[in-house]
Amino acid sequence: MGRKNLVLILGDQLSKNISSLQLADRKFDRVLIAEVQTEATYVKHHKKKIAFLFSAMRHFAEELRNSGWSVDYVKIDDPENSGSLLGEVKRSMVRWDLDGLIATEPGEWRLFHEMTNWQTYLDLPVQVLRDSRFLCSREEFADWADWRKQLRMEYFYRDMRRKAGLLMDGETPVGDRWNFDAENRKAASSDTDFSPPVKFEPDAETRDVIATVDTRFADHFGELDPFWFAVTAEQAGMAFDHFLDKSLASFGDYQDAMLSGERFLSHSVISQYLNAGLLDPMTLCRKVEREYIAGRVPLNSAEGFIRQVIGWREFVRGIYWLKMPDYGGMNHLDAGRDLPEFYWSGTTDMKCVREAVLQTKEEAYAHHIQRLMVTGNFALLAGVEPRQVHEWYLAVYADAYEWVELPNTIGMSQFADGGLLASKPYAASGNYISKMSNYCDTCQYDVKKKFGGNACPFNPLYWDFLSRNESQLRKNARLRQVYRVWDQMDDVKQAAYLESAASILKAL
Ligand code: FAD
Ligand code: DLZ
Ligand code: SF4
Repeated sequence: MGRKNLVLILGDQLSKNISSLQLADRKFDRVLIAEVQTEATYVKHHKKKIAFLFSAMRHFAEELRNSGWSVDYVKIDDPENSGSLLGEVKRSMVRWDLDGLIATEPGEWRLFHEMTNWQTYLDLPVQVLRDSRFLCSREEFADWADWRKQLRMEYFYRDMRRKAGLLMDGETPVGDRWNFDAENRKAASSDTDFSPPVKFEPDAETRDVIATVDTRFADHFGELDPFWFAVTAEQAGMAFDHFLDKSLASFGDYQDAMLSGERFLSHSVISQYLNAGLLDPMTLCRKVEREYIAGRVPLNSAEGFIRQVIGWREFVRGIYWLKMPDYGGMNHLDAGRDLPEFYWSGTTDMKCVREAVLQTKEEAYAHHIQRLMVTGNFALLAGVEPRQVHEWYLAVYADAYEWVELPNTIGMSQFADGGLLASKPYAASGNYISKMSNYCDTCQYDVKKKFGGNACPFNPLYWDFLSRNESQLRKNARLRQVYRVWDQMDDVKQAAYLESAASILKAL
């Protein structure tokens, strides 16, 4: 008799080509997929995120069974459920008298670190394999970073373009430029035609999961209804093809736009599928490249999408593994304020923040500029403690896993890593939001008013942020011009900004 292994598949490893399944043998080995309390509550994940993942896990288990695998599937309400992944691994090992465990490395350091002790607890061999679903391995990123003084996404991205051969003409980028971001900053208007993502009717399995989540995780943030996410690879593929057909062409132009009532604009809304393993990033990028080659979409859209996936997505993962476990505790600007309550309730007169929070509550989704320039920007300007901001982002979005969320929050959005990931803080006054959206048209605050009374809170908070953090930020070459503007203001004006900011912060 050969050895019989248990193959643990985590909730975000729902890919048929995951390395653990590649190594295993469906004749002898058993797969374990388990809904467990520890993973569902290490932060209070949005209800819709849990329902999406549990339903996708159940559908994936069924697909594996149909392709000849023996699968132990443990539901969250199984009376025998021990509540933890290790507990469920132990139960399966004993029940089937198995000889060892095979797993693909978890995406989060927390669980990866925990797993390093499993061999001791189980007293059986544990093989933890690399996750090959990324273009750049952890080791390759560490090598790339090793001899560089500064880690910048742009240079990493060029290497990934060369490596993947995407949008390349030999050694030259198609269109003779690597990056068309400068063309991707159009504002949208309310008569622009956007096509919403495909919505899937929940099947009986999904309805069952929704009912369970509704009672068991009743105190978690977020709405379950409407539930329209894809829960299988096939459906997620349909969702992506719909994006290719309807929205990719305008993806580039409106990448940075925001519009009241338009939750998705031309975004793909596929990050929850990609991060759970239902979609394969390279397959998506090849499809996007084909759309460009066929002349169906412009280069700024195709390049913009590919840059997000093989550039930003891979880059933030590289930074995460390079800098964990210390990265999560970074607080370069020494920010210590509590996260305002309206991040949960949406009860604020700031129209831009209210829309971002309320749509997050309903959809477990907000697009990048809402995350970065509205909720992220406000937390940065107000000096909210980065750890609290991070825990909020990790909990509220269906696509949130620490490997991708943490660098985006700690690095890109809160500048809490002191500029490791971003060359300057993404701090902006109301003027930016007004330029890129129509929120201000119906806001109780006046975006043109600089301070006092009903002035847009982003205006005084912006100058207060720069003044408060002057010792850290004045030396940043990219902020030289804004500090020049601050220096040229007379004392009375500076004091008015700071007083106005103080009263806003006090009211938080
Ligand atoms: P699109 O705009 O259609 O982009 C296509 C794809 O590119 C996305 O699906 C995503 O896979 C990738 N992508 C785009 N931008 C980034 C980025 N900055 N980092 C990594 N991948 C990117 N993304 C997550 O997947 N999970 C998170 O937990 C997460 N947390 C974030 C927190 C903050 C504070 C910020 C500023 C950004 C965060 N992002 C996160 C990045 C980005 O906002 C989302 O990937 C994007 O909004 C997902 O929507 P979409 O699929 O419609 O993306
Ligand atoms: C996010 C999540 C949730 C909500 N629930 C489970 C679960 O019950 N079982 C499981 O295997 N995985 C779950 N996950 C995903 C894990 O948290 C994820 O695999 C780790 O954070 C590593 O990225
Ligand atoms: Fe947001 Fe200020 Fe515009 Fe209101 S006025 S929507 S608070 S940027």
